[in-house]
Amino acid sequence: MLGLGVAGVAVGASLQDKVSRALAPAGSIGDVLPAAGGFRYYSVTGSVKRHSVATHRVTVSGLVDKPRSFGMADLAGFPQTVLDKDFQCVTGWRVPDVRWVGVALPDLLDAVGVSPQAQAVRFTSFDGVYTESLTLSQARRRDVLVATQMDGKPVTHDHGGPTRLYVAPMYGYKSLKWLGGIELTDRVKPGYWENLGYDVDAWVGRSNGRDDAPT
Ligand SMILES: Nc1nc2c(c(=O)[nH]1)N[C@H]1C(S)=C(S)[C@@H](COP(=O)(O)O)O[C@H]1N2
Ligand SMILES: [Mo]
Repeated sequence: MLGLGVAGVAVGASLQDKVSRALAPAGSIGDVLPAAGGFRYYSVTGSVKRHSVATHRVTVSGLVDKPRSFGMADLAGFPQTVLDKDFQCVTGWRVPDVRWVGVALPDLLDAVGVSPQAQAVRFTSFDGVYTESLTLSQARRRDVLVATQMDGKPVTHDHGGPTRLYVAPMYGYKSLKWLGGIELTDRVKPGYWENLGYDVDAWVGRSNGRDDAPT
């Protein structure tokens, strides 16, 4: 826990302490339950099969020079990016000063070589349902991570481990959990919530978020 911010210490020694459980999508009735300043666990599917760190892989494919899949050891071999940043759901709850560790997405993209025709990135979850997207320029930001740790521990299954996306400047729905696939595409393919009306460009404070009153 060394290096964890004051906020992290104040809410408890373990991530579990600052978690209130909920199984509800953004915009559903679950969002009006008190969050007690912590994460809620969201999944649009009822249960998700666990992936072990020994066999889990993230596949990078599509419009790339060398399609590749990366195991956890491969990811650990990249330079690790550490970000102390908030996590904010579009429905109004926010967790301040979470320590995120992982591989900056541009480093992963450089490792496979992005084709000139690629304009966007599509992310798929091994929950089999959830998807997300970024434009290529958004995906090249260094505050977009394939995250392997949250608050000093491996990303738990409930938080989308072994690997989840963390898109620091955008609302939580962009931070796809149970990340299994990264595909370079010729255009943005709107993700799960975006097909249901949420903004594709989900900049915190500038998109369709409701920072105060969850509805
Ligand atoms: N696969 C998947 N990823 C997901 C979601 C989901 O339902 N399924 N919910 C999104 C939303 S709306 C939020 S706010 C965050 C919640 O992350 P947490 O469950 O770790 O708190 O995950 C995002 N990523
Ligand atoms: Mo969310």
